[in-house]
Amino acid sequence: QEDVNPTELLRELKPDFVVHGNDWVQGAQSHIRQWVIDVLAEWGGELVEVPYTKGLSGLGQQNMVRQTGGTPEWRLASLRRLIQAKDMVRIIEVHNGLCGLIAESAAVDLNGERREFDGMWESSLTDSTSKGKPDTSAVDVTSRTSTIDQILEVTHKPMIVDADNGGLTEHFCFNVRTLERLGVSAVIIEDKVGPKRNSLFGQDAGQQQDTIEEFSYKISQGKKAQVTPHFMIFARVESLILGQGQEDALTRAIAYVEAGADGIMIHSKEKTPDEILEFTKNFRAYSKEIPIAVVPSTYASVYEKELIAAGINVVIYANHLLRAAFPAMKKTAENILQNERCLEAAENCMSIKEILTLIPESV
Ligand code: SPV
Ligand code: MG
Repeated sequence: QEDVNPTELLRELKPDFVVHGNDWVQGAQSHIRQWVIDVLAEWGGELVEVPYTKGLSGLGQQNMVRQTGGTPEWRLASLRRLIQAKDMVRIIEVHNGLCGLIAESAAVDLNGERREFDGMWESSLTDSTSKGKPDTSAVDVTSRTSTIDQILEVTHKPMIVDADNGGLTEHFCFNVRTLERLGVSAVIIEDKVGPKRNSLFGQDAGQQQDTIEEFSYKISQGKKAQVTPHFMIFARVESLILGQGQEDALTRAIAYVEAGADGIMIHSKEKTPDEILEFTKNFRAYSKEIPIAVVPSTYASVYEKELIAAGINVVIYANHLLRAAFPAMKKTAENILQNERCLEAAENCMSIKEILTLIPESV
């Protein structure tokens, strides 16, 4: 099946039965279910729905990959599958191998449902910060690629890479191929030009948006450069960050999709999700399928279920592992200075035994 809409394929095959998990009765896939019901009615085919096993996709996938060993291609393709299968895909920031392991294994069991992260965000902000550099593209592509590879080496979940504005179109095309070769599932590029500044600075940092034509060209060339059918390019629309309004955001998002973008990331630095939800409503009138990704760093009070209800497909917790690690490290360093010994600091640290055995010595 090449298309998310199975209607044509079903008309060709005219099956007596279609079998599907009942997780699509509500949520993001319910309109696909309706298409199937409508087309089966043309020849009296029957839809059989079996109870869906909650929590299977994350854990089952991980165990399976651990046993068989995952290939870069398998990992690359898994994000697209997860986006199609789940109400929403939950992604967390990573900036080195260790936090890759945390992203991989963090899980909670709540009322019999296992909850975990579906994948990783290799953030420009936290990759740069963890190297003591500003988020201004000062950490070059070679260094970013090396960090990405280190994380991929010790993990199995899909990764989305934050590639700032993608750089020069010619370079972006090379970088798409590099990311695919490593097994990265998606890249997100933002429609800005000029010296790179973090979006959360907003207009104060004198950030400038690219023209629709230039950015669309970059997307279309990136899509032509990719080798596998599964790699995704998300276009990140910065109109709301730069005060350009909803109409501009929607016009751009549509233009980028028409240039070949597989998904849209809409960003905001407001304290509430209102403008993100308004954009999503407008964009969903244009397309029900194109995935939308959001980064609720400033509107952090929003619940995942609110994003799902709005039709958002990917939530990215973009900087939290680094922001959590920094105060803990600073406090420990100050504690040693205050006490002129390390006994008191050790109270808040892992034991030596734990740190020595944290990483297994064999695969
Ligand atoms: C990042 O994590 O680097 C991002 C998201 O691009 S933001 O910092 O909000 O711009
Ligand atoms: Mg970034």
